[in-house]
Amino acid sequence: MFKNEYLQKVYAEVEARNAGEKEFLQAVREVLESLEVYVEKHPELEQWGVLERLVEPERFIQFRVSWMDDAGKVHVNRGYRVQFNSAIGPYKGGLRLHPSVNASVIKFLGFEQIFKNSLTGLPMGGGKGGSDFDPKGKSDAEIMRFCQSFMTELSKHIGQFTDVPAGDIGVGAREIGYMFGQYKRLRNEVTGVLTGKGLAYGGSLARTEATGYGLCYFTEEALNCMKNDSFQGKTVVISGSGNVAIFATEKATQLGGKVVALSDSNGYIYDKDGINLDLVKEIKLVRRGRIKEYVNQVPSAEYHEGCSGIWSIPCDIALPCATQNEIDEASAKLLVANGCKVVCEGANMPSTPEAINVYLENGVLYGPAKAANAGGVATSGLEMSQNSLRLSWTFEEVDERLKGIMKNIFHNAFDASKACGVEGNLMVGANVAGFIKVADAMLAQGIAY
Ligand code: NDP
Ligand code: 2IT
Repeated sequence: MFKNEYLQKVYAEVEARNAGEKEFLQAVREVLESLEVYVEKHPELEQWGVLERLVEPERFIQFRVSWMDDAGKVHVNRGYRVQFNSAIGPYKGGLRLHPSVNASVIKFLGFEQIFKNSLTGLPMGGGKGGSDFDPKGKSDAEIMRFCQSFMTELSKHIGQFTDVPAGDIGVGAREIGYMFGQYKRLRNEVTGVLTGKGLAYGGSLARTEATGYGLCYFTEEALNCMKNDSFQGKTVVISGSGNVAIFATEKATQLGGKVVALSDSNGYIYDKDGINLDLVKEIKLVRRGRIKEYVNQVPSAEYHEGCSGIWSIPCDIALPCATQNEIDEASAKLLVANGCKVVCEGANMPSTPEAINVYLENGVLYGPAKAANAGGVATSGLEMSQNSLRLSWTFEEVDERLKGIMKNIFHNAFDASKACGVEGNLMVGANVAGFIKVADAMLAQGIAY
């Protein structure tokens, strides 16, 4: 529980006001718990209601999305955009299309995005959106009609200086393209209103790779500074097989690690010889297939049904890159028992609070999502800059900036953990470092909202 009374009061209010929203409450609790030391030293935060304001979205939009399938039948989904905090810049954050999307999921993601975006050092506020639409099994034409219908309403709320969405689960280059086309049709303007765009119409080189690459840059820097170690020669387990997992696999391998497992929502593959990434790209990116197809071409690899079994594979480094709460206490204990020394999060909030305690109690180097996976949104910020400048940087230029940003994030989180008296606790460090900039901006701007 909270020692500080102000934090206790704010959390109790959030709990009452957002009853039953378990993911959102989980994300808020973690951040507030990390702020104990800082809040004790800063009474002006209570005077100015900074935390009460921080936990309440500036705006929460929910809307109907009707679309027609290929057989002419009409379906209705629910669309969302949370514009959580604009203290340091326009709202920025991805769009998720997955049947599990609801208000709690969107609010947890939007809340996390505030601090993540702050950590990048770029001027971006926190937002997130999506729909409970399930892209699985839909034709291209159905995806396009859904995206157009979704954007027809969303376009009323976003803009290059207001709110700049991007991809997340279920939203990649194809979906961003359909949404961008629809925004242009409605507004007759070509702007940087979305990021993750195709290279032919304003996208940035290295945005596709950025989250996975950034995760590995962060992990490498943390290993280097905290354990005098590196990816070289390490066995790595990565969950998921989407955008983040694939490019984390690529970079971890380039840095000398051996990635032996990947998964999707049905099951996981184990290849003791190291994953053949070209084959995975062909299955997942070209054919939009299932990860189990890997074993058809690599008979020496194993496929197992179910997602959580992946954490029973012995590894030195685990990079969860699928979804929230995918590592629970039992999986965390299994990882530790099998010798895992590093867990850095590519997905948003993939570890339950109990799992995080297991890491911290066992000296696991734990890189929390809002620090470790910030490379995606950071590179989205670089895409916005290039759009404003009306020019494109080379792959190497963007990649170098990304590397610099990820190293910086690690050092800011590490230094903040030291200042809070918990050196090396990057969860506390990331939460505090991300928070300070936002809180200062909120204080400077008086009571906006
Ligand atoms: P993709 O849609 O490209 O891939 C998602 C992967 O995770 C797929 O392999 C998917 O399997 C699996 N997955 C999704 N939901 C579940 C679930 N409920 N249970 C088990 N597996 C699941 O998404 P991304 O790679 O972009 O996103 C992965 C994670 O990274 C998310 O948490 C996202 O929020 C986070 N993230 C993404 C960023 C980005 O730039 N894209 C930036 C920062 C964080 P299946 O195919 O079976 O659904
Ligand atoms: O969770 C995330 O940071 C993202 N999905 C990327 C957001 C973005 O605006 O690039």
